[in-house]
Amino acid sequence: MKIEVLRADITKIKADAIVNAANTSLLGGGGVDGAIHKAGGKAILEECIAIRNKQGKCATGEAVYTTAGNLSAKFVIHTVGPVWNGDQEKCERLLANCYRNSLLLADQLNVKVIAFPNISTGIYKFPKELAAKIAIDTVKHFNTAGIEKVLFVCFDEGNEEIYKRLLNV
Ligand code: AR6
Repeated sequence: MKIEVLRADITKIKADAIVNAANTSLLGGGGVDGAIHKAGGKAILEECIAIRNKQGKCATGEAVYTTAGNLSAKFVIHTVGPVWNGDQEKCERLLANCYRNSLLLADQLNVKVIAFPNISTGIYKFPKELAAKIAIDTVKHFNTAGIEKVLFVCFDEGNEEIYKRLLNV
């Protein structure tokens, strides 16, 4: 699996699937979640509502998928990151689950290129360096059937610097 880092708005990225840092309601919010729903259009929210009606809320660390609506991707994989609350062990485990469960879904969907935002490092206040280490470690240890490329899409300079340093690129 190839790993790349770039600084961009994830809604503009060409990939088979882009990952959304959602919340347990799956009904949208601010940050990257707001940007994806705004750019992708109402088809995404409609599918999120259908998932809610079927399974209820999405637990932290879990992932579900919908259409990508007007975006160029085929799918949006919605995962719910942990809110940083100082319980480091639990937060680390839940954040790793987000990456792993998103990759598992992507494999099932025959995704070749998947783009991740820096889950939990915005409104949910997860320390950026620790989050990046977990993201990279989880991706590197994932045994994929068909994913060829993982894009870490950083929105802020701080995250871009951290990912580039940790990945030596
Ligand atoms: N493209 C790529 N990355 C982005 C974009 C974008 N367009 N916009 C923000 N980011 P956040 P969280 C980065 O706050 O911390 C929502 O309200 C941002 O710089 O979007 O997981 C949800 O509904 C940061 O590095 O998500 C939840 O309630 C990263 O995306 C809550 O926020 C994550 O920041 C989730 O909080």
